[in-house]
Amino acid sequence: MAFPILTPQEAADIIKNGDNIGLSGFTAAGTPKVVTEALAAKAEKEHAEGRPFKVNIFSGASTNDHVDGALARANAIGTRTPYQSCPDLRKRINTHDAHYFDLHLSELAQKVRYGTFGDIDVAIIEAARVSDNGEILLGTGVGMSPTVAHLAKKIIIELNEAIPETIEGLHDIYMPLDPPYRREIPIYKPSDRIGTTLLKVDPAKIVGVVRTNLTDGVHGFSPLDETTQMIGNNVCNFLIHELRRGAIPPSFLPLQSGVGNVANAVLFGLGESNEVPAFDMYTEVIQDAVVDLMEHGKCRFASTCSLTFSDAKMAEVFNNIDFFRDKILIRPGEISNSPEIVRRLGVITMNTALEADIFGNINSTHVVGTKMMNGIGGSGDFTRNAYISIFSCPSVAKGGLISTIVPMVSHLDHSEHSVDVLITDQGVADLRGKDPVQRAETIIENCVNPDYKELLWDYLRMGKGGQTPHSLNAALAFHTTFASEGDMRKTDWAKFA
Ligand code: 0RQ
Repeated sequence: MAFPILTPQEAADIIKNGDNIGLSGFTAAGTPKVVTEALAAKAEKEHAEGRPFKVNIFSGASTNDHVDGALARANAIGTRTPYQSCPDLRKRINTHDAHYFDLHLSELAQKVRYGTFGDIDVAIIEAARVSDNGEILLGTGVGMSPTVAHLAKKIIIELNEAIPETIEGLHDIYMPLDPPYRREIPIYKPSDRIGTTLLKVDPAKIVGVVRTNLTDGVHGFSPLDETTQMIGNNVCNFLIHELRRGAIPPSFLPLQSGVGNVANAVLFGLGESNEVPAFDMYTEVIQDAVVDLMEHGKCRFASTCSLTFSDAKMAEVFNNIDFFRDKILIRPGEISNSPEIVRRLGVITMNTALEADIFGNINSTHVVGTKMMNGIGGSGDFTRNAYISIFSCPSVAKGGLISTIVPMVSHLDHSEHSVDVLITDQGVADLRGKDPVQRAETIIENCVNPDYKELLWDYLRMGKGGQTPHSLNAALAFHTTFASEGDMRKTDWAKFA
């Protein structure tokens, strides 16, 4: 090999305090695993010797504990974007030890190319293979790899022996032109291939190769609980109803689903339904359920940014790779999440809310209005451009102390203008074609937990008129009551009149 073989420590020594680091991958899939651990150790040593050491991390989406976990514990992250889901980093973000800006995933690569955030000093790219001419076979997630590898002054390769080279052919690497006079991204159906299978970089920029054999380490799913199952059934029944009444074409439409147990339950339900025909996915993440759907012929094709499979499921796919080769394309996040393509293909989008208000606004990111949970991720890329945008969540959190449906969201990620349907374990609120009061009535009747129904009917009656009849003194009373009493059910409207 033309490139020096480095230890993780030697690679970490290439990285300087204040550097902008671009990473391959999307979720834990395809994300580097060893250099950032060594970088965290280096930061701790620097801090112990009284010197500052922080780097800025630009990734496709969330990462893994080797990146966000290790660097956050070492307090070595200056700025972080666009998404994370790591408890240790969450703490750093909420104390402003790490500066986090929460961006639509599709937007980051182009903004980096526009020069918005300065140079990319070092890219760390996980690879199944790297050739002397700079051709890279990427791992199981692409994210921002093409952009950061293209822009970085230096590239460190993590050559991962756990990824079989038979994965070749699954990637579709494409970087759009930038404005002005940008042309369309030529995807007209989910399976259209537009790019290359390998990422080509300038080999002169590859400063070294670090060998690894760590798997992505994605955990499997907990068995479906009753609430998740009910949400999943409600989503499926809604889609079947739309199909029956002709509001979804008989051939069905591509699906996007977020991450987590609800998404898994929905896909499981669709797989069980005899009425839903075999469908395609145009999405950012595919999880274990999609593998089963493909094996049963229910999911024909998935365009994605990552294979976020548990290690066991990944092994199953690797062992049967020829079956999956023409059923999956792994693309950069700005393509998998492209608003242009989501709108063109008519994608049905399914994402999760932390809370929703009775008028259909969605908070996906902030716990009780102030504390960052994860980030908006790709939910906005898809929701705003969907054929039908669906949000789901359990009707209560923390054993009923919190109603996820509130008078006014304590933070806004997706506005009423973009949200078509809200679904909880209680039922379905189809908000399309309804004015704010009609939306509120539908949501309270169908989605709110019985413990909170009367409180929310009373709130709606308290409204002081207007198109959206809020009572501004009381709009955040659920949240302030939770802060003072620890239970939203104790909200007393008389105190807020
Ligand atoms: O806390 O774990 O301490 O009990 O929030 O809630 O119900 O387990 O839901 O894991 O699916 O996460 C919105 C965060 C949901 C996620 C969010 C508490 C609850 C629990 C988690 P505990 P659940 P999930 C694809 C698209 C934004 C990005 C996105 C997310 C914890 O889905 O990050 O959609 N979405 N991306 O108890 C206070 C409330 C609460 C609450 C729940 N109203 N107030 N706490 N919780 N509701 C992904 C990518 O873009 C890659």
